[in-house]
Amino acid sequence: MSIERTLVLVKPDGVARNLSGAILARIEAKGYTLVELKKTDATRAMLEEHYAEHVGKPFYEPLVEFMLSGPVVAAIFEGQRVIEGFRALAGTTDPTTAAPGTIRGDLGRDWGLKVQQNLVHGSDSVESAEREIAIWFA
Ligand code: DAT
Ligand code: MG
Repeated sequence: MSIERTLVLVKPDGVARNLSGAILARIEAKGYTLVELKKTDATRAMLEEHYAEHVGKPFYEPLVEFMLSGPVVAAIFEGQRVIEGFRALAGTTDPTTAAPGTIRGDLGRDWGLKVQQNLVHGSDSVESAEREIAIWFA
């Protein structure tokens, strides 16, 4: 099994709630290796590329606005099956029903907004990871 890399974002809600360290600690505690880390402000152009698959969906514009609402923490983590492993650690998209024990399940909730604020992003495939790492760590 080859070593993979994944892009992790602590979204603006996670940074604003001072949870960046707690979230990164869970990923490190699982055993994945931190390769790159920075706090940064997304641009609309970056987000249009990053979320291209969601263009036209009802939550797309609220999602872009949310991701522009404050700084994010971007990280590259590395390890065997880290893409799958991080998504398991993050939990499912809807934080209300994400399993307890996951980042979204333990730290997230529904705030009644047009987009779910669920603390983290993780790449969903090797192809997505390569594409997203190029956007955030150009
Ligand atoms: P994930 O982040 O779990 O990969 P996704 O790529 O399908 O989920 O969607 C990107 C983000 O958009 C997601 O983290 C939260 C938001 N989102 C997705 N589906 C939504 C929905 N039906 N209603 C509100 N927000 C949604
Ligand atoms: Mg996704």
